[in-house]
Amino acid sequence: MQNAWWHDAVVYQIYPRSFYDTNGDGIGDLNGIIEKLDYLHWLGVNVLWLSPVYQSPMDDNGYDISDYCAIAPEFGTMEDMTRLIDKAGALGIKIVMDLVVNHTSDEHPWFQAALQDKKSPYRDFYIWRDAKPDGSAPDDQGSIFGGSAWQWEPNTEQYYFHLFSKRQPDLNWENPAVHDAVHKMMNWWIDKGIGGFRLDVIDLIGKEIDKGITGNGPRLHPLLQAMNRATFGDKDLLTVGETWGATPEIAKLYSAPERNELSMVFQFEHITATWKDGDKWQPVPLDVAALKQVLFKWQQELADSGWNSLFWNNHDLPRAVSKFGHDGQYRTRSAKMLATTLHLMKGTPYIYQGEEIAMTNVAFPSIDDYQDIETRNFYDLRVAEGVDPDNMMEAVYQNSRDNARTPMQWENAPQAGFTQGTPWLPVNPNYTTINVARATENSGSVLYHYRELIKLRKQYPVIVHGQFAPVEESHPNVMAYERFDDTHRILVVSNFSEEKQTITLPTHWLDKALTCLSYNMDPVKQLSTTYKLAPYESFAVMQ
Ligand code: TEU
Ligand code: CA
Repeated sequence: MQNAWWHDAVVYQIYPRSFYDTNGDGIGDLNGIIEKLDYLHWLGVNVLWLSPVYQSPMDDNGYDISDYCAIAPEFGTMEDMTRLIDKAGALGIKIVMDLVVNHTSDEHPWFQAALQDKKSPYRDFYIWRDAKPDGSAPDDQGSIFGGSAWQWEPNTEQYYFHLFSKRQPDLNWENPAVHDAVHKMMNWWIDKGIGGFRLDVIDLIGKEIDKGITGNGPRLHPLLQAMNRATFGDKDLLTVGETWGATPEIAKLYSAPERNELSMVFQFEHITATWKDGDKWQPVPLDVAALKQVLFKWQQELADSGWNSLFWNNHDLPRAVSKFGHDGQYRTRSAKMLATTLHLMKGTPYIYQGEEIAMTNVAFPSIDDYQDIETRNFYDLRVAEGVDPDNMMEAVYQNSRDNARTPMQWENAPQAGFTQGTPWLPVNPNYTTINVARATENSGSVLYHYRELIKLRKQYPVIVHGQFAPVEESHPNVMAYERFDDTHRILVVSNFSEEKQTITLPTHWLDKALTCLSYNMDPVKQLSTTYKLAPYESFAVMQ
């Protein structure tokens, strides 16, 4: 496979609102990111994906955009954005923007024009349908944030379609004028020198509403190919699609280079494996065998065509160590184990802010302490349907998006050093012990572990391009695999349980002097037929 710069990149996702506040209004800002560039450079990441910072009424924390070419005042100005791109660039760090084009805000001028006048050229930028004869919605399609996907608009007497909140009307991608407007906006950002795009819920833009098709519609891939041609195709950018509905087959359609669509996609099979019947509000305990089956399948299926993105968490998901590791006595050890497991796989790793210090989920006392629109909507809906409020709070503690959104924990100081004011969402009380300052002082911290893994990836091409093979695949609690090319062979072994485990190793690993690349207990220098792992122990060795 021809090498692209994003093959050996390590991406760090910033949720700007919760990263670092420089003016005391309790909201993280672009200047805050600029101030922390040295930290990110020290960590070794070379791409920053920013969750949306555009002008927005913030109904969904910026995933509802009212002006794609302006910065929300709470985050700063376009001059700040330019400075961020330049200063990051000087450190060899590229900025990837979040591209939210399945929908806009209801305050976007396009939607405002559409609302005023059925004859406006912008009317057809959105999806409008007449009511049924009895006045009810055109169909029973539901919104991902709960309730109907149709909202009655009394002024022009039609319903409009919204897959997220009613303040996030869906754009009509059957209208070529929408393509042109979006492509123009994308080129405007490309000209500013950004490093790429993360394409929000991109698998929804090929929807065919009247046929009940939303995800993976027949027009999706032609639309992406047209977007690629009109915008980033010849620009060598990183493009990553958010695709909840992707199987490996589908992921190859997006990311096989000869198809000229995207660099890679985020798949979510390892996430939904922890949900009962695809419902995040019915979390089930981690099934290590199922998790392994999913991750290994993706490694194997995208081995020769397409490219994986590797992630444990993001701004919509619980904290990695709380979901896949152990956030009590084994927090440090299991966080290192998760990092090693993921970063030595084939693909581009993504680190979500705070993951590098093993920040954990939070449990606020009341639903009123939660800000996230999805959490609040579903709490009300499910409780109204008869779910016991205590049970629903348990689900919120497990899977609410606010778990990921509590402010970044910088130091053991008021508000975790995130702000001089009152943070928009309370800090996790465990900041007194879990914070960047403390992790920086200790070379045995999770933070240093991430830094080492990032260095390894730069040092050994086998980590980026080597082949993948499972080891003792049937083991119910240990995830073990090999990576190899013509010069190196790496073995990664991780115990995903709080019990001791034993693994049987392939003979070609036995009785050899080995280089220990990564470990969270004692370094491993030599192996015999079986290896006994402590709870959450993991290591990587190379021959
Ligand atoms: O997320 C898409 C999405 O479907 C999520 O809302 C997801 O279903 C849910 O959180 C899973 O638990 C993207 C963004 O990442 C998210 O922050 C936005 O709210 C959403 O799109 C709408 O733009
Ligand atoms: Ca601020």
